[in-house]
Amino acid sequence: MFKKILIANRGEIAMRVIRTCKEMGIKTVAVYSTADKESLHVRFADEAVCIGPPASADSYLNIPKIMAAAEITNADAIHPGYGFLAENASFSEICEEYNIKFIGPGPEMIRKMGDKITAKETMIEAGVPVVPGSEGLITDIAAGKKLAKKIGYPVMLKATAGGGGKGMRRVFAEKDFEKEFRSAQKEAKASFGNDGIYIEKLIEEPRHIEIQIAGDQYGNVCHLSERDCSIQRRHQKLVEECPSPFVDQALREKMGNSAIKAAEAINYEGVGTVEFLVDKNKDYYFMEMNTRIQVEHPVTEEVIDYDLIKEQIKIAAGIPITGREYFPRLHAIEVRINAEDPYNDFRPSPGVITELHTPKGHGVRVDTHVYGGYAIPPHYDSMIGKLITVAQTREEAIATMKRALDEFILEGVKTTIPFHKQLMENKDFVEGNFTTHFLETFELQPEEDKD
Ligand code: MV4
Repeated sequence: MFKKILIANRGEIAMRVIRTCKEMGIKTVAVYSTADKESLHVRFADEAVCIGPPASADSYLNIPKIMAAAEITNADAIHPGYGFLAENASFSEICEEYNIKFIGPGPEMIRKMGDKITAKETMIEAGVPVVPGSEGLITDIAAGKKLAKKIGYPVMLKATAGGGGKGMRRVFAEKDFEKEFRSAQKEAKASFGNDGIYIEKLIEEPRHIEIQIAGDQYGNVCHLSERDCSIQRRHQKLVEECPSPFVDQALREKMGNSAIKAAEAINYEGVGTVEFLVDKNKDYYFMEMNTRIQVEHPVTEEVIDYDLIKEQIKIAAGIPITGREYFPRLHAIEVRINAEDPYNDFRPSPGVITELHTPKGHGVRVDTHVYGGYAIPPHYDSMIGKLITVAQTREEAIATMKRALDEFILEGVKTTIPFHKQLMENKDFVEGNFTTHFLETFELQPEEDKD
């Protein structure tokens, strides 16, 4: 087992990794930018190394500085968390060269899944259902139009280097094809430096349902059921839950087996997520695979009673997984607490937290790095914590969520708490009746008068 793990991240996920390391008797090294000097991950790690100024490019994304911190502290492994370098194939490769274990998959696997068309081809070969569409990239407008017609409108144009909706365009008729194609290409080039575009049939009113998987160094793979992440706003997830109100046991087993096939096909090592789009007929299609721990991993942990960070560390250390099948016996919901103003287009709201009381009690978990008096720096993403509730049923998990949100006091900055309070009262949400388009029509009511 590792003796010392460097955590190449910040915020709640750095705290999350430190907690598990402590329980496993592994020493921790925090790295931090000057903006994060007062952060809890710096205080709770055994050692901390300042790696530069606030800008991510000069600190959390700066590979030489992170490798230097790992060398001087004698760390034998690096946990990348999510975001930053978590899916950077070169970083995984450099860790290999330094003989420091990257807690996650090797560079080839990250590269394969990072390029969407290669990922899709790999899944077709493995027998995983994918959205009907082009084989390979479209370079020629006339050929693209011909193919779109064959697939049948509406279609979706996607960037092979994509993710997060960048370079993605819906096309409803041939007359719009050329314009949308050029605009997708331009956006992909600007965002990723790669203008490769492919075409898919547009799946209308889909749900975003992902399967958590774990694979060890010996080819064993298991799945840990699904998470429903359909409640998103501009490709930012706001609420996640397990099980999905839309998934029955038959669908769970089918999707779970497909996710296992996907991971086996690439000899996947680590925990990962296979994302699917699910249509109203319960047909499902591979979308992408994430080769990292995800923000929403706690809902799976709560329903299955399984520490996914511990599993990541064990897999990286060469310990085999037990390969059991896991099914949700409980219901967990996570809401993201962001320092954003939901009444002002979710505009970031950094600043000092003047007062903080987090909810507690049965069925409540709060993962956060913030404390009363903490100054949220403006340089990073605005998520400041996650509130997770768990109960026997979805109805009870929502009831617990409502009372936990009422107990949450966080003053000094705007947060997404008022949004979540209203969401928990929404009839369609409560009935489990939602798709990825849900928030396009959700209307936030004016803030209640407290006086
Ligand atoms: C789609 C789709 C409909 N049809 N592909 C969004 C992010 C990217 N990873 C894939 N995405 C989508 N791909 C086809 N063929 C709809 C989306 C999509 C979406 C997916 C999941 C969650 C939220 C979404 C919001 C808008 C569009």
